[in-house]
Amino acid sequence: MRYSRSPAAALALATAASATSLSSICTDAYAKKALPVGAIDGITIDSSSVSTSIVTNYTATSIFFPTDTFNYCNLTFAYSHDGIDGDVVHVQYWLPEPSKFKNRYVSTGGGGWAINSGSMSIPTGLVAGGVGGLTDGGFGNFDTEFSSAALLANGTINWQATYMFGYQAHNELAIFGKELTRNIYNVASSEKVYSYYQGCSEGGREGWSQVQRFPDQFDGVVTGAPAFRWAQQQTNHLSGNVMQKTLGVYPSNCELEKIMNMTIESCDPLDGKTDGVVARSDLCLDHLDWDKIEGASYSCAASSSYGSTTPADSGTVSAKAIELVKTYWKGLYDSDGKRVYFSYQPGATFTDLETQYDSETKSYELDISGLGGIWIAQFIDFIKDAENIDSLDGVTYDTLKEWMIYSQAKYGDILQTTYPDLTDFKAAGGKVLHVHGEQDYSIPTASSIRYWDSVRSIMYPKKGYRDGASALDDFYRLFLIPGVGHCATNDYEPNAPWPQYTLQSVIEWVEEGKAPATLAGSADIDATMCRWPTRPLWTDNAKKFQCVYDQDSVNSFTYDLDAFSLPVY
Ligand SMILES: *[C@@H]1O[C@H](CO)[C@@H](O)[C@H](O)[C@H]1NC(C)=O
Ligand SMILES: *[C@@H]1O[C@H](CO)[C@@H](O)[C@H](O)[C@H]1NC(C)=O
Ligand SMILES: *[C@@H]1O[C@H](CO)[C@@H](O)[C@H](O)[C@H]1NC(C)=O
Ligand SMILES: *[C@@H]1O[C@H](CO)[C@@H](O)[C@H](O)[C@H]1NC(C)=O
Ligand SMILES: [Ca+2]
Repeated sequence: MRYSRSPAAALALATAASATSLSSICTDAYAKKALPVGAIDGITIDSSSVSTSIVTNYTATSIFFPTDTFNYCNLTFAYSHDGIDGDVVHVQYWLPEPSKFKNRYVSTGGGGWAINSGSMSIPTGLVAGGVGGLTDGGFGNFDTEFSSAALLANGTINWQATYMFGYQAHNELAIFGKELTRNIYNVASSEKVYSYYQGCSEGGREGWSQVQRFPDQFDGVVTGAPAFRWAQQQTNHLSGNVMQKTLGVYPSNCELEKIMNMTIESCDPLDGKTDGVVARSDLCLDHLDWDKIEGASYSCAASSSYGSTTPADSGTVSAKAIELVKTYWKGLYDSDGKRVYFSYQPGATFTDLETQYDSETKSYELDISGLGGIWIAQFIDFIKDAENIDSLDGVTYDTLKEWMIYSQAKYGDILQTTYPDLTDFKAAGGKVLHVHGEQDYSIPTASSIRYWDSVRSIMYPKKGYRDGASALDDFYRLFLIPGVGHCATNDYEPNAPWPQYTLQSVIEWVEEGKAPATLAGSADIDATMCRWPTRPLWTDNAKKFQCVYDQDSVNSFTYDLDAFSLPVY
């Protein structure tokens, strides 16, 4: 399966375009006539805001889609919600040449606190022969993130912006995008415009926000490592820091990297093939030889990043650092010994444990995770005038649990995004392709498995695990990507496969009924990405690759969050 076309072939096709050309659809006057006026009640489109520009010979390169070169029209316009003073939302659509258009529309999502990923994501629509879309959520302009629009004043939540971020902006983007696409290309009402979504991390959450609420919004959705179960997910970024404070240990990043390297080295062969990839992180914990890791010597050269300088560092791995890592991997427990949340898989980088070097004391110290800290400081436990929390004094494991419970109570309907009943989406014929790196350091791999399992048990309560899984297979498939970090390839496991054709796979599933069994990687990599609940295993001296069912592996990814009295989907 190859989707890339040579630039020369692309240009030849472009000049062969007959009835309409890019220049004929890419004018302000043409676009104004195609605006989706009236598609959503209570919204006024500002037709004077329309802007169109032709971009030629644009090469889009990304790990999320195959490289392609094309000409397109950049169409943007603004709209406002009636009755809200000063409200302006900008949307951007990239239109392919009419000769390339294949009746498709693709919304794209953001990452971190951003609701879009700009030109890193939107070209995926063009690559697929469709219109790509993105929104600014009404936060200012295409580069403004939600976090800078979330407060009207210190302590006062901007609820409109929060709902827009949660799910509303994407609903509007897609409704407008589909209607605009139809109008621009004169698609007859008897003909279908297929609609798709692609996003990773926060963008993955945004995809699920639509699937769960608007069953016929998209025909196919690709959601990577979604930042859903928001209350737990955001707060849990602080768990590592509270563990450091509780144990009183702040290892240098070099010492942590050494532990990670030894983990990768020792767990790599457990999947049956020594290739530098930990494809079976579930087998890792029981296998590690801590006596060998303790006392191992490490050394790193001086480095500078983000304006701070870290001196050359060397030493031997300490028992305290090992205690911290074991606690981190075990995950968060409350003071009654009940499980609050789970952690990342062994082999992943220790991002939430990163420390900073203090050149005065010449020692490493606490570096509070921004993703967790901003959430708490701005949305939960307001800290006047502070963007991030500046101290974790007095914060215990129980405080983290309480913050999660309060986060869910206050924002659950907007941001939690784990509603588990997808009956209506299934009935509408929708398909979801869900992927998650097994060495993700920012969103635990087990988080995606937990949601998949919630959908399984809510929709098929009478079927057993495996029968429920095969019922889900009709419309929802989850793939774990061995060795891969957070929505990106992993420098520490460079031989890991990477699913570059996910949108193409979901399009085949929707339009041709070809459901993906395993996932194709980028051109030069074997497909070794198994569909959950099966797991990768090499046998026959690493010659034969299989996806096997392994109950112990399934169990190791399944957690009882008994610290909460309500179900946590
Ligand atoms: C398009 O870009 C390629 C590579 O950047 C270049 O070689 C080629 O000359 C360009 N073609 C046109 C028509 O600008
Ligand atoms: C598309 O148009 C908008 C609005 O004019 C502009 O902000 C943006 O930079 C343009 N993007 C590209 C890639 O041309
Ligand atoms: C960890 O392994 C990487 C190669 O994957 C290497 O560049 C790095 O120096 C190692 N770190 C330590 C602390 O040994
Ligand atoms: C919160 O207070 C700080 C310091 O006074 C100020 O810089 C910031 O703009 C305030 N934030 C908002 C949303 O008003
Ligand atoms: Ca391996």
